Amino acid sequence: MLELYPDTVKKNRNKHLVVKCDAAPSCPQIEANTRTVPGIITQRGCAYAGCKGVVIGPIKDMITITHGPVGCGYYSWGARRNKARADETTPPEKVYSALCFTTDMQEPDIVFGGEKKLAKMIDEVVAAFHPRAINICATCPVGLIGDDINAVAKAAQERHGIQIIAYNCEGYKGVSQSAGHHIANNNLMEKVIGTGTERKPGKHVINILGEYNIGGDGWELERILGECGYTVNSILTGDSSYENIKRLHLADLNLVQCHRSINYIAEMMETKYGMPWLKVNFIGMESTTTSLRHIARCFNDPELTAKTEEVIERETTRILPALEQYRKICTGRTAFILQGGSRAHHFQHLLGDLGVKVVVAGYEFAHRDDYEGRQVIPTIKTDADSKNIPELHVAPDPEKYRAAHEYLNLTTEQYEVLKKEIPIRNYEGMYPHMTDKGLMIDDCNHHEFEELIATLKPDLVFAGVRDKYVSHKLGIASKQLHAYDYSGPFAGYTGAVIFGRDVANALSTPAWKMVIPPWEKQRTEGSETHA
Ligand code: CFM
Repeated sequence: MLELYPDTVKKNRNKHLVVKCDAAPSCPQIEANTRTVPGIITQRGCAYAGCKGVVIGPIKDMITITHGPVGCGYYSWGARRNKARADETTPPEKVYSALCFTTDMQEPDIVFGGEKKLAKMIDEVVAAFHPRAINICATCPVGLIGDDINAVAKAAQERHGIQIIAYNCEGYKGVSQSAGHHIANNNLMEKVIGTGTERKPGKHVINILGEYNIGGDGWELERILGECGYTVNSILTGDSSYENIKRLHLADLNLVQCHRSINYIAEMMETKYGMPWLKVNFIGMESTTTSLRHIARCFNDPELTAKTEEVIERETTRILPALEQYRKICTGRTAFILQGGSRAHHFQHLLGDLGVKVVVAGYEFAHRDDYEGRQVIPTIKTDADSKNIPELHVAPDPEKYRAAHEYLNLTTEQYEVLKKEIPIRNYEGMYPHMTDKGLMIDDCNHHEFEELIATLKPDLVFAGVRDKYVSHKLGIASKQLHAYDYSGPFAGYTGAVIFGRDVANALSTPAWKMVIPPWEKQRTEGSETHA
């Protein structure tokens, strides 16, 4: 796979590969979150995509304006399928997440500056929609020409009396969309979280961080957690509202689903408010059950534990017969997962439920801790690219800070025991869950992808929309796990069945045997073939 590269590239790419070895207890160091070699066709996106597309965009009742040429707004519009609907805090006319707002910068704006156009657009948006709050996301040219979006936001905020937040998330701000997650986390933490005053009613109030309601995943989690007896205060940011994010601190526990995109807020909230966080994974039947038991353990409430077990029992009994049928079709098959920064790990659990072995798993933009575990964080070297994003210095809030064990109504001793037994403030990364001899690959590129397919011939590929069609042309079933194509939810118990059905369908269709790649066709039919 590396043969074709010049020596320097070969050396570079070699550091991004780790083969799992069950006999070796810990994960060898992998290089991650560093620049892609210029000229290589990476699967990565930009900082703007991470900020606007991933973290900020799904907030349903804030209008998010893309300040930039029309393409940035257009291509980050709608494709991620982060669903949202009206609810008791948000009437239908205040749900904007399906709309696209952009200043559509033109050449004169690039030459003479786009600040006036942005200010005018904010005025128009306020007059037409009366939103509760506005986000402004910067794209590359904004930083290049020096438009001061922070000043425009500040002036407009004074003019209109609503919160207007500017995000300096120019696409080039980092080596991937990961930088955008961090920028979005910082802004939400600094300006929105903690400003709410009213706690939602309920005995155990929780937040789900790093869940974006793709294909309705978040709704399935809300259903399950609600039935166990929790009040879900806010999901960050799938189907979330501005009001609920403001009161994020008025809960008892933060659950962290996608560690990569949101661990900053989980950590900062712990420092500022003392609120504990727990790593969960709701992708897969077994892992959903494990996560539910972990959450219940945090609260040490017999009634909650009993209710949780009841839900687990009922749900698994409900889905097992269907899952068994799909397992018959899927068992023994192999798969690749090449995803952003958390699903290549999470979906291994769900595929495991179906008997599918993941032989190659890769992240586009994860950091070393997502592969190796959080214990390596102190050893990660900061480079010029990571220094590009300002670190927020958060201190304990003198009025709102409480010790972590108080949030859970535990004694300090009970909390210490809990921390040892379940992943409180901890994430062990993907490595421990890889199958023996499986390949972990960081920032996999097009060439490597094709080589790996030719060599390992997997039955299934889970990747992005571009790689999906490459796989199809190679005659391999493929689903994209970013927006779930047109399917979902894939989370929780109901999601496990839907995913099982989709995968079993993909494996049973005779289509892949009928596909003759164009080059093969040419070979069999000779040079006479046209088109
Ligand atoms: Fe987290 Fe995500 Fe992902 Fe991500 Fe993404 Fe995504 Fe993803 Mo696409 S927040 S890191 S930046 S789980 S959009 S919902 S599917 S690459 S693996």
